[in-house]
Amino acid sequence: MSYRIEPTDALVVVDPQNDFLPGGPLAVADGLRIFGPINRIAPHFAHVVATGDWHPADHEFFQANGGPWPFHCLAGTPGAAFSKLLQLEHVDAIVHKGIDPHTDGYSAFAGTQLASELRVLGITRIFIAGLATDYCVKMTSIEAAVYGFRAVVLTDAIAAVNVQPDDESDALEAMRLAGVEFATSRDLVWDSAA
Ligand code: VGL
Ligand code: ZN
Repeated sequence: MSYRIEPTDALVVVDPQNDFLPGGPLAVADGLRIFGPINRIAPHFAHVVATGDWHPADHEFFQANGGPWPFHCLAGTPGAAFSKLLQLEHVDAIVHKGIDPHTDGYSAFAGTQLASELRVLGITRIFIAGLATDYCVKMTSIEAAVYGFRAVVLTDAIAAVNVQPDDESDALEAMRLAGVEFATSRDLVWDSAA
């Protein structure tokens, strides 16, 4: 399958942040695999949005506050910064999420202006890459479909936490059931020079 990138498309790069990468407190084992495909395709999009987990220390989803996760992506810290492997010159907009201490912030649409910002730009289809497949990529792509966007997840540009071994495949199935499509970066940009 091949896709032609249109002016009405946006690339949403979910949480390419240091704390989710090897060495970080919530490291995604294969996290580094996302950057090659993302940097290769981003220049072809008129609109590229990067999202960032941006939590307060009193977030109830931290283990210290009775939740499931270690401290990660505390607002303004180096761990919340985008990896230097992400070529930022192609990113047009940054959306911070997970700011509210009582909601998980997995979806980039939760408590943000992302849906209206994309609509104002005339975006109808969203390609989704980033971290992590089983949380923020899953919820962002499902909510994109709920908001009425066509949502296409780029399977070579995502990676899973896999707290349980089946989490990745369960997440892909949940996305499929919600109407999310799947492609690879090679279905969008196939010339090696790009
Ligand atoms: C994420 C767990 C907690 C993610 C964020 O970016 O997928 N996962 N916060
Ligand atoms: Zn988080």
